[in-house]
Amino acid sequence: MTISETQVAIIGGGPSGLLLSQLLHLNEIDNVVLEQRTRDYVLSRIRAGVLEQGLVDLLDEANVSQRLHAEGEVHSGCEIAFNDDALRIDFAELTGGKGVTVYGQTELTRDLYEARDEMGGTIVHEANNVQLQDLDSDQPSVTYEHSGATHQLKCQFVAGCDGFHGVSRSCIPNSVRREYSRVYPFGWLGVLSQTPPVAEELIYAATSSGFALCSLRSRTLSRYYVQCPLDDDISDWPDDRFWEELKSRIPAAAARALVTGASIEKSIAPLRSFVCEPMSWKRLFLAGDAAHIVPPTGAKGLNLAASDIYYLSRALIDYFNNGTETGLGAYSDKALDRVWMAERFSWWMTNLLHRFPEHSGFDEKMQRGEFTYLKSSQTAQAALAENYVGLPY
Ligand code: RFL
Ligand code: PHB
Repeated sequence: MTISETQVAIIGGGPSGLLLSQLLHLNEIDNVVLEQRTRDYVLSRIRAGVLEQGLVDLLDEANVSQRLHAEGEVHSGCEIAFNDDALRIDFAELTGGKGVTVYGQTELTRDLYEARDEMGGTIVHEANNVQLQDLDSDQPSVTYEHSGATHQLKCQFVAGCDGFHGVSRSCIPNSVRREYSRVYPFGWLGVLSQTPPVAEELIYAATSSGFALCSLRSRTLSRYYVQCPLDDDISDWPDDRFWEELKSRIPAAAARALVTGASIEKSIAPLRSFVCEPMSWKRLFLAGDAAHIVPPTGAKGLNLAASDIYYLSRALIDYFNNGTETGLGAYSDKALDRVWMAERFSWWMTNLLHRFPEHSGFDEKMQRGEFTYLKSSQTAQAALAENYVGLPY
């Protein structure tokens, strides 16, 4: 067994782990990222597309935002359609000039990998059977298998950035860990196509046959979603069926303008709300999807990962540079306050815009009432906009 040492062992090379690694390295804190997949696999996952300003600021701080500023699009509003009625939420006007940046998670992850390479950061891909040890001691370690050999990485702290299906969360003992979750009775079928987006801004559409979302990655790359039954398979959704369903759920003018084409990626994602408390235990700190999941309706998952990394990076920098543990001790409570507010917003958007199989006529009238209120009240729109552009860190 080979033995090596670092200050912070980071489990997971997704956006959370890479961003933490970059921020720590810039502050001269040694770290190693252990990722179980290949880089190509990580970069093939099509996920988020909407970045809050807080995340953009953090990427500026991490020196990885050059391409984002050149290629990302700043959006100052979005459309919410409810059957044949529609409403534009003017983020800029309602929030004093704030907006969001549309830039794919895949591109952001690519930028982070390139920055780590340039700085000579250590990322071990295809690290298998990762196990966390002695988290309740001063000298925790992580063992893993790589290229047929077993390795031990000694460290002072472990950052669990290994997503919802990772190993870190379960290292918090059952007697300490509480998990809260809600699984929604539908999924999102997502399609990426090399076609111009149907509209300049995102369209969130609720109809009696289900939810649809028109999003984009660039002027030539579109990302669309339709709500689908949880047990549907990709093979149930040839491109023609997808486009027909999408057209039937979006406003008529958008349906007429929609340019269709061959899908270049198609996947079904389940929708879930999930929070693990606490987000730290002894020498282990969880961040991102390892600690919480939101349904994608509010575009909050990646953005919450960013606020976790903001709090955690500062706490670790404070520890290593100033010798204070205050930030580390406060990390879980601080992160969770913001997590629960984003959970609330994502749950609210999901409830407003989806068709639930168990909904009665009363529930549907409640959704309509909520939309009518939103349409008639600047205050309600401001609350939506404030959450969508991102609550302060
Ligand atoms: P990730 O991206 O899942 O990365 C975790 C990494 O850990 C690795 N890993 C392990 N490594 C070593 N050992 C193990 N035992 C390991 N187990 C796992 C994995 O291979 C992986 O590389 O988590 P991270 O970094 O916390 O990032 C979170 C975001 O990816 C996620 O929250 C967002 O994608 C959610 N999300 C959205 N978020 C937004 O903010 N805005 C959006 O517009 C948005 N749209 C979306 C989304 C997620 C979606 N899906 C598919 C879930 C749209 C969709 C459809
Ligand atoms: C996306 O572009 O993938 C996207 C945008 C907004 C969401 C969810 C996903 O709410």
